[in-house]
Amino acid sequence: MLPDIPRDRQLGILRKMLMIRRAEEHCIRFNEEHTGLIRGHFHVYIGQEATGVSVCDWLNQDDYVFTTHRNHGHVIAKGGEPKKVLAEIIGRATGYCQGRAGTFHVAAPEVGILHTSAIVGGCLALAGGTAYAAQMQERKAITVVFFGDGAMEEGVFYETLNIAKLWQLPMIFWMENNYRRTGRGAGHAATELTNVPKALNVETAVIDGIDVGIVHETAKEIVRRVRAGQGPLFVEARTHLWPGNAFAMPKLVGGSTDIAWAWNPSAAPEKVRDWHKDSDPILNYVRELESAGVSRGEIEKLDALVSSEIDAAARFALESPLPEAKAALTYAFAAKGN
Ligand SMILES: Cc1ncc(C[n+]2csc(CCOP(=O)(O)OP(=O)(O)O)c2C)c(N)n1
Ligand SMILES: [Mg+2]
Repeated sequence: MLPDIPRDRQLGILRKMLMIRRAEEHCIRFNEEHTGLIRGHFHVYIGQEATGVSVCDWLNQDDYVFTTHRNHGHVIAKGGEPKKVLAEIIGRATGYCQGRAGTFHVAAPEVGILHTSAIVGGCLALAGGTAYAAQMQERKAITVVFFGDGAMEEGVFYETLNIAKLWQLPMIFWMENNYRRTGRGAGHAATELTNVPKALNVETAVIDGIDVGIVHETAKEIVRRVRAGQGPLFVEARTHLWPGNAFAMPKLVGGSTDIAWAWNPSAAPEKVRDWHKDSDPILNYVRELESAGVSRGEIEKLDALVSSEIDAAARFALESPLPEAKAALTYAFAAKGN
């Protein structure tokens, strides 16, 4: 469904989701077309864009967001600049963390993302920290922590949830369930993952995480309640794994998303056809906008504008210098001159 908001804001959500999709397609091409440009492993947020964008649409600049190894999407959703995200992914001096963090740890304090951890569950306790600080300082800021279903296997999840409930922290636990299973099948003994927060008396909601309207309406209510002191709350947003994420490294198995696949699904390569037809939050949203009277031409124009903006961001990243060797110790010690 479409969120019940003015058309401009509806299109703003599409724009943000496309910014993330186009930026991450560049990220994958960085890896596919260059050797050693991305050092080590990386992950992308493709297929989960409806979640981060719709939640962040209700947040203020001074609200906090914590995220995971799929952080690129959340940073852009919270207002981060794609060029500084892409530059960070390839370790450039112009990146958000001046090339020190790389793809796994992109953090942008100016938009409320103080730290990112690729350690599964790593950000949960830190998120409890900013929620506690805001409560102590009697500020209105709330904290949203995004994490995957896998993070619910970690001890830190239980400790953070428990203390957040005991202290009524202004905090949203936003779990993105992408049903990505590594190793031996199911990773949790609970039949329903929401049974776990329920056992700690934390209210939960389970929603379709690829439906922008549902996510947006849920986020509106949850954010309102947590701001009003009714936190913490827990949401499980269910998404469908993008076929390019089924490998150790993400791959553009069907090439870049063509916005026209929204109205011409049979044109998509077979490997990704069903996913784009039924499970792609962006193309589903495009179809809904079209049904509500937004023309194909308008949607294509928006996509073309976003794509050229993100192409420029990728060029910026590629043309940016690596940090100077002598900067290696900057910020390493809490001393003058750092
Ligand atoms: C503590 C820890 N254990 C293992 C890993 C390796 N690892 C990286 S992603 C991942 C899966 C995490 O699942 P989930 O939290 O659901 O995130 P998803 O990748 O499905 O989005 C694992 C096990 C890690 N980064 N940190
Ligand atoms: Mg998962």
